[in-house]
Amino acid sequence: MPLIENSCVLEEPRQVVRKFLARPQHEGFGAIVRRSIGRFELKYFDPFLVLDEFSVTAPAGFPDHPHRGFETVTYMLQGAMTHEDFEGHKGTICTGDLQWMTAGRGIVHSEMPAAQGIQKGLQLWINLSSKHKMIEPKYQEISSKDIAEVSKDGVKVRVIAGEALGTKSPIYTRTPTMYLDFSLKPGAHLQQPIPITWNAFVYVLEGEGMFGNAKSLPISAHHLLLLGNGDGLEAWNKSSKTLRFILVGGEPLGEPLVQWGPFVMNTQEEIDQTIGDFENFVNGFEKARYWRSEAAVSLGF
Ligand code: FJE
Ligand code: FE
Repeated sequence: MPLIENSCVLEEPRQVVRKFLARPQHEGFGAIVRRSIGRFELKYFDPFLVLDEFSVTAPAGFPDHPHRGFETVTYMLQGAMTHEDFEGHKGTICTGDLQWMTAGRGIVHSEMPAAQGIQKGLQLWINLSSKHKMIEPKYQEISSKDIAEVSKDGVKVRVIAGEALGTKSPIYTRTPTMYLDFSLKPGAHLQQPIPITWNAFVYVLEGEGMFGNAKSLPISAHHLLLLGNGDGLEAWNKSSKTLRFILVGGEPLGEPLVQWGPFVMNTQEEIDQTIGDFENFVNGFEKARYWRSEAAVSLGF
């Protein structure tokens, strides 16, 4: 067998099986999101519930709202967002920073712009398995400078979750997940392994590139690509500008799903229970009774 130095060879590269253009829509309080996963043609891509590319200018934002039964992963692309929750956890994430929030049994929080101008980012909702839906809420926050960045042969990757080019992320994923932010220079070619049993997708942020097949049509920003079966992703940048995209993969849970807005459980009974818990301030929602975010108070909500 020939020795192929430092390069990974995929036996069965994944092909693009579905493609969606995410168009802008209103969400929250005056915010705009390009929703790809979670829209009605694609309610669920197990274990992923929502992928929003958000764009928010003050006073718009996402004031006080609850979550239960899943995780939200917020990755800033431009500007800054401040989050505050009903436990007193508060912070600001800026360009390149990441917040991995496990809502578990319940979080009530606000997510609002922290700077002038347009704040942009990605928010991914990852489902939790039935045995983890009611765990204690948990945050993992990483500032941009602490996200591992590796470059090789015109490919740069920021390792948000999982592993790439021999570098591992410190993020703990309760639902096994990989989340990689790739930038390919003109002429660059990428091969990235993905566990064969996982669901995986690409979301293009800037530039254009070929995915799965070097002879396919180039795909541009705001497109979601669902990948078929195989052991990894191949991508090419044959343009004259940088190609930037995220590659996300996760182990499917294979469980029944009942969703009511920001509550995601396995059965209708559990959803009814959750709505009751939220309305009666019990089972994890105790602190929601008197709490208002500073952002909501200052906006007069
Ligand atoms: C929302 C429930 C929510 N996309 N992208 C219901 F959780 C939200 C919500 C968000 C959100 C927040 C950020 Cl920072 C980024 C997002 C939905 O907060 F808007 C509704 N209607
Ligand atoms: Fe939220």
